[in-house]
Amino acid sequence: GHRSLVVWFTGFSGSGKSTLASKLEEYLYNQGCHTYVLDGDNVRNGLNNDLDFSDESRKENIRRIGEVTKLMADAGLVVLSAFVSPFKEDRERVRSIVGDESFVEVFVDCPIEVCEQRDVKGLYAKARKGEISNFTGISSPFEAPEKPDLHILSHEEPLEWSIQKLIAYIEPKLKL
Ligand code: GGZ
Repeated sequence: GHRSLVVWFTGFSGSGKSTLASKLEEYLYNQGCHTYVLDGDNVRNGLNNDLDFSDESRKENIRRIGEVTKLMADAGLVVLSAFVSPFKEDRERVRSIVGDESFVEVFVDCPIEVCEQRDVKGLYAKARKGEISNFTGISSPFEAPEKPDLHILSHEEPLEWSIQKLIAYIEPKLKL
């Protein structure tokens, strides 16, 4: 068995949050852990499909995700949550809902220029053209964590290195 844990990834769209979360999940799965990845794809299309990207909606988005994350952690899972989560106050609220001892904040720190250049989904181009409003880093703020539990420089480090850092940090908390 293992303890439950919440690994919370925050960062710009295209910074690599979901990639890290699924790589970490693969590792944990192979170690016999019970895991679940929550991200925009499975939450914003379902539970939160009534929410847009206004500040108020993002706040509510993160609040609900925080509660769901907490329920899943109570069920004994290692929950990997990957959301832009741009507001410090909202992330801190999740930390207090979940409990400090089982919450790991991971700042996936990739310069906005790099995210925009990659533009995997073409969203930055649309945001520049004004076809998407309130786009994080372009027309909506991002409050970077000042003291994240883990700081991943996803544009500089090889993915494998970032994963090793994550594993080293969380394994003692899981008591694997
Ligand atoms: C930021 C947006 C926006 C706007 C659509 N701003 O790279 P993606 O596509 O797959 O991840 C982004 C995702 C962000 O949703 P979150 O629920 O993580 O955001 S928050 O925590 O701020 O509530 C991006 C896409 O949705 N997307 N419009 N305007 N990202």
